[in-house]
Amino acid sequence: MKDNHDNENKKLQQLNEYKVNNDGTKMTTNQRVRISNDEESLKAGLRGPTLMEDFHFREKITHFDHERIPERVVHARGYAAHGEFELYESMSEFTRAHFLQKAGTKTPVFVRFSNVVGSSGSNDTARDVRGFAVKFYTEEGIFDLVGNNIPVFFIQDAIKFPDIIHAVKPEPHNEIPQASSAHDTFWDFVANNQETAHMIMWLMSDRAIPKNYRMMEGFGVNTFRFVNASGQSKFVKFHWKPVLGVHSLIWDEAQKIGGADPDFQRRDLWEAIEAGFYPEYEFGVQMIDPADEFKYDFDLLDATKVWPEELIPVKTIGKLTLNRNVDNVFAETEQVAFHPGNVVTGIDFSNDPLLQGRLFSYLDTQLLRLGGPNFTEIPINRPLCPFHNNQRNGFSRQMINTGKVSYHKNSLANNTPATSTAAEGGYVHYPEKVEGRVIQGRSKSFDDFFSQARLFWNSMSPVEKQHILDAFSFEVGKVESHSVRQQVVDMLAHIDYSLATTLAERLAVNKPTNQQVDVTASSPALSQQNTVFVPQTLSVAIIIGNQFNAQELEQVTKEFKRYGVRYQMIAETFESVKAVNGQTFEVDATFLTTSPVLYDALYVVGGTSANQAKFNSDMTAFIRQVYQNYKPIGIATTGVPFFNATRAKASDGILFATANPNFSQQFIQNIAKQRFWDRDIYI
Ligand code: HDE
Repeated sequence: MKDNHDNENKKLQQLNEYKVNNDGTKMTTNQRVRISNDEESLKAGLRGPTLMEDFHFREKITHFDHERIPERVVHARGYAAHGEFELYESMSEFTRAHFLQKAGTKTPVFVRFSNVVGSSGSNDTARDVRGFAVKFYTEEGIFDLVGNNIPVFFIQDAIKFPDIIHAVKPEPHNEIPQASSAHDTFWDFVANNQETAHMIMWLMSDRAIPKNYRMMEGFGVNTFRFVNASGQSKFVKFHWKPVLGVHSLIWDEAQKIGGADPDFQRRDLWEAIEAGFYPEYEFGVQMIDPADEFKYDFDLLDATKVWPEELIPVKTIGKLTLNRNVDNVFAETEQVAFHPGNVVTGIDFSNDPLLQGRLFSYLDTQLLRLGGPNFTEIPINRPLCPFHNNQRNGFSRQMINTGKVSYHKNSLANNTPATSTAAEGGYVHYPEKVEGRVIQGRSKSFDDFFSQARLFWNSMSPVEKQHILDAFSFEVGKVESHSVRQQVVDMLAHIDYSLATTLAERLAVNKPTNQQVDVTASSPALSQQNTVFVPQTLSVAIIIGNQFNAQELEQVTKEFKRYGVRYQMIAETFESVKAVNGQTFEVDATFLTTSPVLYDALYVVGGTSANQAKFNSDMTAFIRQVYQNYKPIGIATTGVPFFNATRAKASDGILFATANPNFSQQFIQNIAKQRFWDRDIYI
């Protein structure tokens, strides 16, 4: 599968030139001296000291000592894949960006997903914002769209970024807690910097515990500009919409998965691509004419605001497909260097003060992380097209620039490399008119912190609201300072009085006295209830013993395959399971090696086992967990006694095969639906 894409994708072809495979080779030093012994160091006598002259030992240990580079100060834990972006329709009316001119144009991309807060070894399913960074290797240079899965941000001005990050990272005196915002300093920051209001509603919502990277949205967050060939501009916001819909875990699962499989989301991405279930996202843009800059009740330059899709529709203009895993995580995923300042002709910036600060930070951070200014020469960061300028030298320079001229202007090299006119594709910054006095301050139009926080709350379904309340209860419940708890509750009252009051009761603090803002509008696009629901790529646990009906099982698994539903057979041991008719089936996992929280649905086949008591107990525990996570359960004829033993109630999403000729079809529909919230889970 990998090699097919290598042939079509120019970036992958470029990377191929750097790949080295050691299989079948002889071991050498980095200086290409053949090594005769890699087991024992050189010693003065068998029991004597090691000798300095052992160059192989020195080189091997030194290289090992220097294997680590600093992890990213934020977004340290990430995972990436290659793919391509295909344009649906020409955007030449709005932008002269080369890769957006002709329908059907394909551009190689590299996409890195990440968690913001945790260190690189933390777990995937922490409650957190996810990064969604896309590097487009266009024919006219690199465009990085460095986005998140949440469309707004905590702060309005980049100067506050170190503060929010210091507050959310583990507390410095004891380095606790890892990968979690549920602690005093974060909530203290929130309550004392109330521009965070909108973002914390998203962070406490299901968006912050996505099911996987394939089923989450991406947003450019900041406002950019498109500029067309005549120099006309539009403000633009970028969106990625997953073809499989936006889906989330529930908190109980997220925490348990953190233990059962801390690599849950990276494994999902890796396996989906290996299996040929390529993740797809549609690319959308919202555009606003500069003439309408002041038409809305939010400031276009304020990154704590969305542009409601019902007001400013998202125009779908292309599709991103991830179709190849990396060969080496360090070389590609770790060394990739994103920078929102990497734009191509036709894409420009706005005066959003968050974006303006980002334009400084990303280059600065790469200099430390990747050890100097030549990181653009690292294979994953190289543009497709050659680059020419008078920049020279620095640590680990690869390029050998010939000739004696490294300055502009010159006559000795005929004044080359030469600059390009706009008509030749030269980047010309948008000539926005700017006026004002030098001032440290914030526009009054950034002052409304609560209206869109309430718009978000109004847009949630009852279940989503319940999850938000529970998330606040968990997070603020972990705060030790009574005063901070009170401050958070008081702040939330501006967003929703009853949310704040219920939280006050749960946290045993005073009822808030603040009033909620007067906003009744909602934006249906914000609710995950209105997303796409399809069965493709969802996974089913089949829990099974011996002495079941093989025909029944095969009918169901045939249907799974037809709809691209994945499944695993789970039994007491790895020994094949045997049906009544003697047919045997392979086992993929045992009750010990897997966990019910890792699947989207459950098919209870049951049967007999050598240790029936243990089997019964494992089956009951498995079914209960899935039932309590509101997931679909299908029950084969031999599975009924196991379901009954759990004392779970036969309710919505619990489907019995007995005397039901449409079982397989109905089960697939239930799997697509994913959750059955109307279920009494207290059993
Ligand atoms: Fe970042 N951010 N950020 N950020 N960010 C970094 O750059 C920064 C912000 C985002 O997979 C760092 O290479 C500042 C918003 C992603 O490699 C650093 C501010 C959004 C990634 C940095 C922001 C993002 C980063 C750390 C406030 C959504 C991971 C390592 C003004 C649009 C990229 C690195 C990857 C990474 C700075 C805010 C997204 C330090 C100063 C808003 C997806 O440069």
